[in-house]
Amino acid sequence: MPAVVDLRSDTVTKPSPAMRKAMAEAEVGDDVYHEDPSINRLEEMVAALYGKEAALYVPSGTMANQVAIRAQTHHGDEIIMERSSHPFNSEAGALAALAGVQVNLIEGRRGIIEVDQIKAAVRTPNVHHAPTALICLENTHNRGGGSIWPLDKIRAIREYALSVGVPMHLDGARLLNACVATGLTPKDYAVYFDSCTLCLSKGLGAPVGSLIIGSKAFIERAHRFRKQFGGGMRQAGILAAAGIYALEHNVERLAEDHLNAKRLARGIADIEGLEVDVNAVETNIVYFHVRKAELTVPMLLERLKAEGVLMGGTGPTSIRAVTHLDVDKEGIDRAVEVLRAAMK
Ligand code: TLP
Repeated sequence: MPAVVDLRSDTVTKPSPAMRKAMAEAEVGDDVYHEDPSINRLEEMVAALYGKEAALYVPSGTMANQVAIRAQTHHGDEIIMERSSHPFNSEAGALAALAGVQVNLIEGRRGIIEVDQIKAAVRTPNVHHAPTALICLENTHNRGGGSIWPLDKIRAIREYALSVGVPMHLDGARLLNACVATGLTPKDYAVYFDSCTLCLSKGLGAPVGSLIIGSKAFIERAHRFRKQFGGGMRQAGILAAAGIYALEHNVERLAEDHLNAKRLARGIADIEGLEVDVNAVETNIVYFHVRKAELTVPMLLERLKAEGVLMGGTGPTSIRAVTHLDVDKEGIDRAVEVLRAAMK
């Protein structure tokens, strides 16, 4: 049987031998005392990449979002985000449990919302209202289909947010996918946000780790919440070394993942009973629909699994496939053939 083609997520990537070598050779220290040279280097690299003063290494993208949101809000505040955003949908209720905020959800188109929707959602001063404390955007937008935020829309939201004194947070788990696809830099996006994140353990291929990026004062506050949330790590430089390796070797190649996602979508478009919007595939995420009455998503996923192809069910008719550095063009072609056979 050929190797499994695992398209459930770009989180499934495994560290390569070269990345493991970098990890084995990493210099380490106690990071709670700021004494881990590898973590310090990674934080400096990512702060510079985003054009901000400072960055903070945390174990996961979830912790990055939650610590950043906690550090910018007070319990009982309200934050604004798009309905299918990751912090609201896939972080196990942490906005309520840890950040202690309520969420004002806005319906987006492929995860993208308009400045007028934000204007309608920001609370006016009133004793009955939870004050609007933060606007959160996600780029690329996961449930939006890996969609890329147009810079002019971000700029319009920022201009308005500044006029009403509301800070902005960017879930930039896959920001580098957006950068590789558009040719823009992380700085070009980050300039419009007070806090940002970046995940190393998705398309970049590191086993663990995310960063929170922002001003020095904000990162100092975030540092305390990282400790409070149980995210203070010790000799974690062996993990940070994987992140440094990923940033040095695995960024430009994200373009291959984007080509493979398009290739997959084109293949799917050609299969009877499946529906996909090929033009909507902008980065490494493909959502498609099963349009065959007698075939449910779990049934189809089981058929694929039996042939060594893994994808994720995301709704009654929808399936997500995510391309990454452990799946090549041949793997994509095999996934398409297995799908075609499974639909017969
Ligand atoms: N996304 C995962 C799942 O949680 C859905 C995936 O497989 O795509 N922000 C965004 C935009 C994300 O897509 C994710 C992970 C996170 C944050 C959280 O990262 P982790 O899994 O490291 O906590």
